[in-house]
Amino acid sequence: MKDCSASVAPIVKADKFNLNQCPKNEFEREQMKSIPYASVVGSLMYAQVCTRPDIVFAVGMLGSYQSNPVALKTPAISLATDFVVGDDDRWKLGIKYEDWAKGKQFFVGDTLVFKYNATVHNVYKVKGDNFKSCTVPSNNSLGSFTGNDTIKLATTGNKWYICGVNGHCDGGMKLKITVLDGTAPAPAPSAASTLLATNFQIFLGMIFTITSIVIVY
Ligand code: CU1
Repeated sequence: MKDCSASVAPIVKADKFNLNQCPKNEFEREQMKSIPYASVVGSLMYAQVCTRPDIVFAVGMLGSYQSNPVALKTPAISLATDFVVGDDDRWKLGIKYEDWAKGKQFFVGDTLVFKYNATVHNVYKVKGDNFKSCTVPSNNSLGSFTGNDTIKLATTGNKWYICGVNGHCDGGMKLKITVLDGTAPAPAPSAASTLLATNFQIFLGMIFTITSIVIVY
């Protein structure tokens, strides 16, 4: 058991749960059905009574969502995602980046990677009005154009990126995303399958953490 996680409790002070994290549609509800939520919470309640009073808070939080199990979302810091813009299509003409971004959730701490042919394209971070008008800023706010530009999403809010080569932004090389606070519930519609898969892993991780702690005693 020496390799078990040494974390004190699976929920830290800043974690918030609310109804936004519960399954919102039929598909998500179906997914949650495969998770023995009530049974797990029940087992943990048994443990909390005699041996583990320190998990009472965490179990209580989980228990209050029994009728509509919460799909847990953890702070982005622990689960930073690297997004390759355009995925396999990368950053080029003829791709609808609006469609690429649709359904994705970007959190503070995640990374955008623009992969492109640096002899033909580049990337500028711009303001919203410049995004609309496809106006290229006079300075390159992202540093050098390497063809593999990594951008850390450090703050919340809307972010806009365009290709600065003449006509390319108008030709579709423009990306707008909204960066969310990783510790708050996400208001945007979720990419149900990937999000739930991740949440399920987190959920299982939590359970294993708790049970392994319990077993130690
Ligand atoms: Cu371009």
